[in-house]
Amino acid sequence: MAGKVTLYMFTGSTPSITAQLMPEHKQIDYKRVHMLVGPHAFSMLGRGFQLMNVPALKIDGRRVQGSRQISRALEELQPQPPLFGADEHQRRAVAQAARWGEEFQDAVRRIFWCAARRNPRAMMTVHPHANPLMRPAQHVTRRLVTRLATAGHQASDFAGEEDLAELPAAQLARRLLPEGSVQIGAALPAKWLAAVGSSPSHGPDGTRYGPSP
Ligand SMILES: N[C@@H](CCC(=O)N[C@@H](CS)C(=O)NCC(=O)O)C(=O)O
Repeated sequence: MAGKVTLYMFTGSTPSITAQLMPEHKQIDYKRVHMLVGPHAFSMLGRGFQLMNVPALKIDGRRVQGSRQISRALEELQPQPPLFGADEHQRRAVAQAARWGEEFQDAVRRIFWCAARRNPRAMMTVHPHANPLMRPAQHVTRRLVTRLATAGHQASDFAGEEDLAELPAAQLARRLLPEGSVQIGAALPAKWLAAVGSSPSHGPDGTRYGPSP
């Protein structure tokens, strides 16, 4: 029987979605706490976590941060059904894929912040707070958060354009998380999109993003 599990996350964080799929796969009861992007830094440190990052997990008071660390903690807590596969070969393959995914997250993040700089609404589409009453606060902080995140993730235009050109996994993401797909395409320069055979598009709420020079 699993202990008391709480997952700290924010909407639009891909590692948070990954961490959320883990207790669900294991059918572990857990509580989700949605953070506000920006002030989350103070909330996380105030809750006794070493880092500001989400996803973070508390299991009976034990604090774990990072999607890979969370996967290991949940595996210890409740080994069945396994997250890493049934035999050594599968476990190695899953661990390798998780390491690849961790590097890949950074590329996705950089592309996103390039889009958010051009169209602040992209941020509200990807990171809307789960509680609608908190969203006006996000409107106030979104430009500052975008600047800080751009610096923190070194999400320059140079890096974003290069990342987009190397992005291999859009189809897989759409298959795994059809309801989680968001469109930020048109907030990116048309030249970057043309290079990967994509075009500007509309957000889930019908908003047309961009165009951006
Ligand atoms: N590799 C880590 C990435 C964690 C991470 O960078 N999380 C982002 C959200 S996607 C975050 O918390 N950013 C805000 C911050 O760094 O303060 C994982 O898989 O958990």
